[in-house]
Amino acid sequence: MIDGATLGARLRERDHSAAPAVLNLVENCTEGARGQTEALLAMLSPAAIGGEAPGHILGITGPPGVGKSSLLSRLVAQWRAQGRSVAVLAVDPSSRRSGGALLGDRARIEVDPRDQATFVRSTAAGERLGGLAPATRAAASALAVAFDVVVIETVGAGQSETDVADVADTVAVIVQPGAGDVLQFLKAGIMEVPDVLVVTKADLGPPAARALADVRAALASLGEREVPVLAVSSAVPPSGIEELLDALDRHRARLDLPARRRRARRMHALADFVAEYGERGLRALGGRRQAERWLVEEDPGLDVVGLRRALRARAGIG
Ligand SMILES: Nc1nc2c(ncn2[C@@H]2O[C@H](COP(=O)(O)OP(=O)(O)O)[C@@H](O)[C@H]2O)c(=O)[nH]1
Ligand SMILES: [Mg+2]
Repeated sequence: MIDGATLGARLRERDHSAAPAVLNLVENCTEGARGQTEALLAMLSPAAIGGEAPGHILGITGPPGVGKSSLLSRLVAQWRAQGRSVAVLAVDPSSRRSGGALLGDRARIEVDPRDQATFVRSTAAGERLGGLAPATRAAASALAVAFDVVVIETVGAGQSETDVADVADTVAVIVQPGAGDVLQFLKAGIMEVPDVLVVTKADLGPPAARALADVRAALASLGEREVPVLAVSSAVPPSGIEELLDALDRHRARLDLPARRRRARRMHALADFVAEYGERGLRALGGRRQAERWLVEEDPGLDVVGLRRALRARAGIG
């Protein structure tokens, strides 16, 4: 069994080579591994490290095929050129039995395999298309102690963005030219307004320019004039990549990070609780809404492990 405390100590020393073992641990569902994951998270809690984990946790989300992975290859190269270490957690729906064939031509995130400061892990989404596994939340918060940038790439449009917004400091929604459905979700309020909106495949020319104008109009109609909307191309030559990096950094600089991270810890604890005790557990808490409200009111600045314990006590479990 991997020792969670030892792994936590390695991440605190910014030992990037600990990343694969961290993923193996948090994805391991055995009882023993769960205990070691708690030990790992306890080692990395704000109280233990004297503040919030320094890494920028980014959510990159959008429908299949819009160019998220291609864009990430460009972003990772740029971050590395700036000397920033990067971990990417890609939640990949293509391993779903029915999904693969429909999604057509998919790019992989390209990185230098010899570069220790870059870590990429794909996780099968399984049945939770767009949703986040508890393991991804744990991995993101742990890796943010050791890596400058931690990216969670998820697929979806609509409800699933809410999930990634619970984890990430900054959420960028990616659309491609002609992506009318995403605009409809946005206007109908099904999709939460992201922190940054990106139109890919700018090299296609007029359709991309139209998409950019449509997205800006949709946001303006919602009264959202502060959300940056950018066009990028991941083709050769790429364009808009540095501007996107700046927009992401600017969002992070303006953010109330401790507040966002406290919310992430509450949602993480609740997701873990639901994964373990299911709908029955939720009912014991009076439902999801009630549980969320209670966590907000109670929030005594507990870490994830403490919050999880508090939820169990409230539900009358263990
Ligand atoms: N023309 C053009 N094609 C792109 C661009 N970015 C991605 N693609 C293509 O779009 C397809 C899907 O890209 P991928 O990165 O796998 O999308 P993802 O499913 O969102 O991760 C691939 O065939 C890419 O080569 C771009 O900027 N311009
Ligand atoms: Mg992809």
